[in-house]
Amino acid sequence: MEFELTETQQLIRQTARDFAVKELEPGAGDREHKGEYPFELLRKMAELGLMGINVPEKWGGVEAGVVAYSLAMMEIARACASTAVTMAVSNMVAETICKYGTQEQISTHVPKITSGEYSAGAFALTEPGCGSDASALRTTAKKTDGGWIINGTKQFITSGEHAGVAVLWARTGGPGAHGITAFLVPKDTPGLKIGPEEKKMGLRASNTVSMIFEDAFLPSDAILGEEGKGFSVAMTALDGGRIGVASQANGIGQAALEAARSYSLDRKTFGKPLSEHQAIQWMLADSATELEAARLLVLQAAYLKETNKPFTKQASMAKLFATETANRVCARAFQIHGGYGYIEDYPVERYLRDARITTIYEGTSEIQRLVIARLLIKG
Ligand code: COS
Repeated sequence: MEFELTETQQLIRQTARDFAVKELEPGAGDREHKGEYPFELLRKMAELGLMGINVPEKWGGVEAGVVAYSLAMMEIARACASTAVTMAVSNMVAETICKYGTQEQISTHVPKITSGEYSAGAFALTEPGCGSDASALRTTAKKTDGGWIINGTKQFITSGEHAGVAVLWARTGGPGAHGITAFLVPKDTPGLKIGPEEKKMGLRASNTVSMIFEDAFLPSDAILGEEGKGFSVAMTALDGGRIGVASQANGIGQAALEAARSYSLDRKTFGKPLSEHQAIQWMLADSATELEAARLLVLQAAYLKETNKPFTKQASMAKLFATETANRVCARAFQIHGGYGYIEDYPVERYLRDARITTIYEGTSEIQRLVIARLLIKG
């Protein structure tokens, strides 16, 4: 068993860390409070290779693998979780197009995601009436001359307004998982309207909108993968996406622990720094231990994916544990800050708000438990 990182993994992590510390972190709180989408920073991240870490070089990626991706995601999320979620979805979309797309589809879209020509990619699965029960989706794709007519609404779509391309799931057949097909939808497709930006509790420097399809036309070659096989495309993409969100959550948790540690050294109560009170020490120790355990689970899932082994269960375990851990760690960091945690001058209120969604998107904690239990029982 090998715990050392390769040179490439160290390089990617250092690149992400340097960028995060110098460029992302300084304005992260301000951007989040104002709800400013960071176009320019995202373009710079693409230039550094961060939008296609596990994408082949010939499509503009850096082909550094899933462990490197996970490490980079932790570094970016530690500085700015809003930017991290945009990066996570863009990487997931680029990988999904590489895995299921035709050469034409890959060459049309993937280099534009990895180069930053597209500000992001989007993943349009969730609908107003279905989130966890993804195979109940109701958006329809009806065959017409030379293509498909799409009708329906997608909800809570990260980067939906700014993405150059979205992967869309729509019903082409009967009910259930086998009636679903995946499509590629370029920005500005006629018949596609973008809803108003959601006013979110956290991650406000990321873009979340609905995508409304009203008789939108997609050509026949917009299908991603095979007709009727779209649900498996979504599930496979989400398995990988869950490693991304688990890494993001771990990064947020690390930021919260650092903030708590630093505050506990400065702030004095009862004649000594907080860090010398056992009640605080135990909170810090629990947070550090849980974050380390989460990190190992996440990197294990990343390693399994990277080495082409089954990783669905480990990705769900990593997502479940890392996101629940991040919430506990942020809550402790907040508690350690006392009243100062509650005001915007300190970053812990942002960490707490940003961490909250990680147990929900890309599959709730309850869905992760369902996936884990099903695979466990199946044996
Ligand atoms: N990889 C590949 N294929 C998968 C898969 C996976 N991880 N999981 C399921 N599938 C396939 C199954 O093999 C099955 O195909 P066959 O009938 O050909 O064997 C098909 O998909 C349907 O699977 P299943 O019966 O398990 O589907 P369910 O409707 O029970 O849904 C859950 C399964 C709940 C796991 C799924 O709907 C899910 O992940 N929901 C959460 C969605 C989510 O994360 N949304 C967030 C969106 S992004 S913010």
